[in-house]
Amino acid sequence: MAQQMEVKVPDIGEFEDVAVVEVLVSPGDKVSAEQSLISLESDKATMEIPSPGEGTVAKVTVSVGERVSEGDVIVMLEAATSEAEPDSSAEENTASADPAPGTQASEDEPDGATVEVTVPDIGDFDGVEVVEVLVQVGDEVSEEQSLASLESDKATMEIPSSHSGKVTAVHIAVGDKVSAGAAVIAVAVSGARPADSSPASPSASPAPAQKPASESADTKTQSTPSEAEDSADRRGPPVSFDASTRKPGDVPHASPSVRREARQLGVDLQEVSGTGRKGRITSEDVRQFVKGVMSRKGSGTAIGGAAGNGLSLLPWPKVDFSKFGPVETRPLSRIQKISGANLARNWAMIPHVTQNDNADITEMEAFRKSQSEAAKAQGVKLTPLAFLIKAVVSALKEFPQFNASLDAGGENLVLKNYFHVGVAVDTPDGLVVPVIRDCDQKSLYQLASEVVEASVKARDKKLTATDMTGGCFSISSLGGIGGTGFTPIINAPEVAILGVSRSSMQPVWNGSEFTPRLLLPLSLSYDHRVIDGATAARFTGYLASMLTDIRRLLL
Ligand code: CAO
Repeated sequence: MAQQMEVKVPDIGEFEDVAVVEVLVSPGDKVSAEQSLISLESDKATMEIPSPGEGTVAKVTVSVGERVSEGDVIVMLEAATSEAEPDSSAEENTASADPAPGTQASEDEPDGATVEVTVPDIGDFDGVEVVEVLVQVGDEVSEEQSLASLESDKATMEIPSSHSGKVTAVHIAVGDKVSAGAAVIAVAVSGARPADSSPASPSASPAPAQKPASESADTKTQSTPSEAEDSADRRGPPVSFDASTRKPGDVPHASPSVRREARQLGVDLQEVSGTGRKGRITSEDVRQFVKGVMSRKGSGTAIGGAAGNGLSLLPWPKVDFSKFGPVETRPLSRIQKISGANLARNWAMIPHVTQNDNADITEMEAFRKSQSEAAKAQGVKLTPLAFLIKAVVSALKEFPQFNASLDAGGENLVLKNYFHVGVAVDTPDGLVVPVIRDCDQKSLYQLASEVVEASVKARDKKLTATDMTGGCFSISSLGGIGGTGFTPIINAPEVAILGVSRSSMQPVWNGSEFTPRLLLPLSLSYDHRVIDGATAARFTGYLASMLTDIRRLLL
């Protein structure tokens, strides 16, 4: 029977209070033995905590930005096999990387002195494979800059430099197996702090790296971070990893330094192909990926059409905001997720232009108010919206290209002979757009009561998909709330949407004097592929004239 086990932060040497920079799994994820669960990053090294066995993640007890120390529980794992016994988790999971890199010389070497940087105490590990060598002879390295990545079957760790200076020798190569004390590089120290202790003898007999018989790797083929960032830059801001979109087993294989580099560049490693051994993503892979994205971005790919959206956007920046101040995380509602995806597509793929105009609704409002008691008696709340729907239908009849949609191939305009108008409704869970059907066949009262009905249904979460499909044109009214204008986003495949703001009394010049008039701001966003600016200006002018003299709506 599956039993739950605690996966704890193992002995991580002198580390205390280490930041969680990536959470690589979510509850429900199936993980295999040694699959990385979280990444930790101190100011000296980065390490991943692997799963001690196969199983299903029952709970993740840490989140990005939190700080952990040895013994803290990070994940509750439902073990799939008996191999991963609960009690053995902490021990099996041990990954230790002493933050202080070993050297055979004092930390305060005089300029020019050569020091050997050695593999620090890495706990129980022995014969750990070098998977990346990040420097080569001649490189300038700074203190704490990562020199190499080591990977055992349980953890990945980096060897930071203990000194700043020029690399005069590299003693390790990819594929080597090294243990604590093995020589990593020789550094001719520069920019040393003023010696506050007597200089120790340089190059004091470093323990040689253990060279495996099968050694074949060539350090020269390794990508070296030419940017040689200073250690602070290399650390960069830890950022969150959206594990919800990733399946277990999909965790990209990359060393901490590559992960860090990717995070700094906003690169999602999920999208990067690895060319290193066993598909490992190298620093060069990340850079090639960024280059590819940037060159595609400049190529002006066409947008739209059945062949796909043609957009190649940089991934969304991943930032750990808790670095800058206190934060709380609140998941988006289902509606927000769905409408957000639609809004983003529509905004990105439709060339929007917004035409602004004012409608003089002084007489219309006088009429509406004169009718409000009568409407109330019939159980109807008559707001300006019902008049707007009527006027919109009239304008759609006058300008049929607004009552149309581009077909999927973007080659034809489908003109509609029906008049279904969508009305944006604000609900606590987000924006929804129920559709009022056959508006051309309905009275003001009918339209007003259908809007109320639809908005009540929306706020009670009772709208069905059918209630929200089939619209020809949408109205987004913020008039009850306020504002003087905004840019509504077209509700594809419609080609236009009318934004309505709050009416206000304004002085209007009538040719001889200023008179107080109630003006209603209209903001028409239209798809410029289908509608040109002059037509849009005529549309809003027509709409305004209909609202100014509503008797014309009867014609
Ligand atoms: N100018 C001035 N007052 C206005 C107005 C306008 N343009 N439009 C409405 N009002 C008044 C109404 O007359 C009503 O006044 P009283 O309460 O004094 O009678 C008040 O504002 C509230 O109106 P309402 O919001 O209840 O009704 P509505 O018919 O105007 O709107 C609905 C209904 C469902 C569209 C609205 O409630 C709503 O959800 N609007 C938000 C839509 C939205 O979020 N759009 C943004 C999308 S981004 O593209």
